[in-house]
Amino acid sequence: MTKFDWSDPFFLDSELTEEERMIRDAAKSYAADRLQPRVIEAWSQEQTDPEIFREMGELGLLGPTVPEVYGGVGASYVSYGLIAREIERVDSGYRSMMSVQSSLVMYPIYAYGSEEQKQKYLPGLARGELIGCFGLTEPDAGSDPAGMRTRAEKTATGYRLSGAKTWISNAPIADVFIVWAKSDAHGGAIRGFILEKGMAGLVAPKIGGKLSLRSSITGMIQMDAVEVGEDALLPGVEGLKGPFGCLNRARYGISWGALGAAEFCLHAARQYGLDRKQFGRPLAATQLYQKKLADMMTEITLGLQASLRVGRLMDEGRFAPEMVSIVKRNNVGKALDIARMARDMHGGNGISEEYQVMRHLANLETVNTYEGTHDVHALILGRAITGIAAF
Ligand code: TGC
Ligand code: FAD
Repeated sequence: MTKFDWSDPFFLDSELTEEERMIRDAAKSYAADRLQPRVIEAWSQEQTDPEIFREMGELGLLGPTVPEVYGGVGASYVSYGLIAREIERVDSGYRSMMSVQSSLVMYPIYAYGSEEQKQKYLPGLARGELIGCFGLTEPDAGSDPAGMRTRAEKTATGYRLSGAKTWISNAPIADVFIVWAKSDAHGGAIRGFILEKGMAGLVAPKIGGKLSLRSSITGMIQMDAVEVGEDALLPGVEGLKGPFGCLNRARYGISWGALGAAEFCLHAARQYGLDRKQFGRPLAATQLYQKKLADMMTEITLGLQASLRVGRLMDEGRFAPEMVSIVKRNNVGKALDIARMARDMHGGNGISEEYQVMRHLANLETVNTYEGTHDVHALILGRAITGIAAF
């Protein structure tokens, strides 16, 4: 009979290729050796170390699916998911930094950019020498990005952008800004533009006081008549399918990442229950404690298989956005429940930074909201099931 492994119940490891295992192991060692030692302090001080981008870049963890000719490693989407899982095992904020750079900045330049834009930006972004951000959300347009107000007006030599984006990961430290705006010259259609730090009229102030995702810097993008050339326009896409095409990739990565955070919480709760004695026996010897561990392990195992399946379909070019909504919504929702359970299972210690489960719980509140809230993904699925948009 095959021996059961509670930490990999369905032998996911054996479903990976040799290359995927190597990439996963590189991300795992980096996260454990370089990110874990700094995360508690970084989160408590609400500080982001830009050096992390260069470290990730050196290991090929940024834009891994982009072909080598542009600085990526031409890896599979399953590899990308495995990286997200290992980084988010340490902190959702570090995964956020990585996934914005990979899926929301490098992907649109790769998929929609001109050859000049690809050559100009992708190698530096892949090395982490350039930091990117993605501006879609606005103060009055979050779940409904079609309601954006940012405008691009045609000028003699290019475009003039005016408007404000908010809640933008990486923005205050970004060199490259992917900004989505309604373009007068294209009949008011949404178009993507590449802006650069230092342009006149462009500022990106930090949003302070976050009680979630504190290791990942977040800011606004304020554009006051920013003049760009014709070469700033992403030529290859028009309409909301531009930003949504990027979000499909990022949301998929999040579905793996959130389960990395959940796995941390399961492992921590298990060890705590084995070590901590009350009523003369380990907490882990009680039925209620074991039921919680069983629920956690079950949801993680099912969620990982679902993300693996979506990743394989993505690699085969056979995925639909609704598949991504299923795994983003369900895996993040389950991870949030698991982190909350793990917090509870640690008793009073569960609220301390030292035990880390509360930090994961707080982070996952953001993960549940960004890239399409839990309920917006329910509505995307509801529309697919009924044919009726209920947004
Ligand atoms: P809708 O009418 O549904 O679609 C408009 C056009 O877009 C196309 N489309 C997609 N294309 C590719 N992939 C998808 N997932 C797509 N979804 C829609 C669609 O075919 C259509 O194309 P066309 O050619 O016919 O024009 O648009 P809607 O306005 O009704 O949208 C509804 C809704 C709710 C689905 C959408 O607005 C939505 O997803 N809202 C959520 C917004 C969101 O996710 N924002 C994320 C901001 S970025 C972020 O949070 C980054 S955090 C990263 C980090 O730090 O890790
Ligand atoms: P709202 O859209 O106002 O939603 C508020 C509530 O109403 C939610 O519960 C929602 O589910 C619900 N709701 C909305 N519409 C409906 C409806 N039709 N029916 C029922 N319920 C509804 N954005 C970027 O562009 N780039 C980034 O890099 C980025 N990074 C982020 C980092 C952080 C830390 C955070 C917190 C957010 C980030 N975001 C980013 C923004 C994020 O994508 C939005 O917060 C998210 O899309 C939700 O928009 P909103 O905050 O305006 O909430």
